[in-house]
Amino acid sequence: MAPKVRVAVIGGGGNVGASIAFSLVAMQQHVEILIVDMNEKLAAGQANDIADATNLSPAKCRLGQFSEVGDCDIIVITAGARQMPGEPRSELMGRNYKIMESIVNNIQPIKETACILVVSNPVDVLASVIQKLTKLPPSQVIGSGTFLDSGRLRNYLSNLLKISSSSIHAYMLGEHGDNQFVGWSSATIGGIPLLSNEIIQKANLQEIEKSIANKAYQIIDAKGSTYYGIGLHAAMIIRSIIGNEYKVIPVSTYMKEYDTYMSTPSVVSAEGARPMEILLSEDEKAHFLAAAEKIKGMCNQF
Ligand code: 6V0
Repeated sequence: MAPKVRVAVIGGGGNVGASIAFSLVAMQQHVEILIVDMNEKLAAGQANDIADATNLSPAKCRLGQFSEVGDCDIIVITAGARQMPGEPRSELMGRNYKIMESIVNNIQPIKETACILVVSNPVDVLASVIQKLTKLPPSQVIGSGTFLDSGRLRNYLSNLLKISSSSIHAYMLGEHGDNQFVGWSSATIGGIPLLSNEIIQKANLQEIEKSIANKAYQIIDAKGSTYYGIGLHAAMIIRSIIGNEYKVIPVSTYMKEYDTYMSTPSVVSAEGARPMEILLSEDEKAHFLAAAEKIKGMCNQF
């Protein structure tokens, strides 16, 4: 019997969508996954391959049709163009906006309680576009935001400080793009501010920030695209929605005070995402505002 929670992955024929679907299977989630893609042959191949792994998991996976998506509980969007080597995520906007429009037209009507997770880039802008096109409550439309970037930051700090990354509370903030920055002033380990750590006091913080923001470019340069990291991170966001976990995750969500979608720590549950209040230094506030202006400016072009 198919599990009750249905997750559609639009663009699931591609690397990122398939990695998210496979991660859900490997994480033993009780879900039925529908792989949907304009390239149906590719989608069927991915669905069949991933379905082989469901022998060892409660998850199910199959090819899905656009006409079935609106009935799903969670709709993941990974469809669209990806970055070429050296290309900023913002350059994908024109191409991917049109794809978002056609997807929303193809999946109507959408269940009122559905949550949509946007992963396609530029993710903060496209999450805002999808919310406007679907007219779902903003809390129910979430972008994967800087969750992956924050994971990269925690891994880096974990290696530097020899402390488990799960005990490091530090976030990349603003946008999943070139305007992302580290929220140093709010970062803590074991309740102690990260900035009071001796190793951190001697480190070049700007270099750390730059290396995190540039990691995607390095991977794309070496292998053409990134997908395993985002695969597991997006699946964790989905798990927090399905399991009503109330996990704090830096996703892209609508922030009233900035009147735009932004990547910021948010509580993720079955109701979607609720942004938390964040503590920022004066310098970080300026960075956050710059990211907000950039995202808003891009949204206003469409
Ligand atoms: P890919 O492997 O080229 O897959 C894209 C898929 O989208 C293909 O299978 C296409 O057939 C499909 N597609 C295109 N148009 C449509 C449409 N209208 N309807 C349905 N399917 C369609 O790309 P990849 O999977 O590597 O990347 C997908 C997106 O994820 C890109 O925009 C990336 O930039 C983005 N990423 C986002 C990340 C994040 O952290 N948010 C991380 C990595 C990539």
